[in-house]
Amino acid sequence: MIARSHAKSYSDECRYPFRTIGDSCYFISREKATPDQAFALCLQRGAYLANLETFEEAMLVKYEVQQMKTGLHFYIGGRNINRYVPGGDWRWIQNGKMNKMKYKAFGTNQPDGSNAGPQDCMMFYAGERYIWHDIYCDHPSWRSGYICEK
Ligand SMILES: [Ca+2]
Repeated sequence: MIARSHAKSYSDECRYPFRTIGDSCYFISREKATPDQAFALCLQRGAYLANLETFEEAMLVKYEVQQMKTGLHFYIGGRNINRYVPGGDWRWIQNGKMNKMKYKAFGTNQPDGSNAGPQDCMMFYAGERYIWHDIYCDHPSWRSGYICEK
């Protein structure tokens, strides 16, 4: 979520396939892509892979993906920028900035990436009611849904 003025211009309106959830505007895509592909696909839509900075924002979006009952995982825009730090150094990537992740909702034994088996991207993991897991950024067998935000 980006703080912005209340006077939204016409082009800022949240229009299909994007929709308003809480205070922000999202497109929850069922199109299958790797996290790196999803990152680019969101940019191409004038958006970014979703940044869920607050507990409230994360809960609202998790509720939406649970309600959709797709069985798909959904990639979001957190990224580990340091594999040498235990647990990683997770950032929300947006508009050229890498903001430190404060609230995290990783599942048990997650994140479990390592320098030998890097999992620098992240998703809502369908197998555990959409808790967060870290995952490979561009492995062809990990193509799933993704969430753009603008
Ligand atoms: Ca993992």
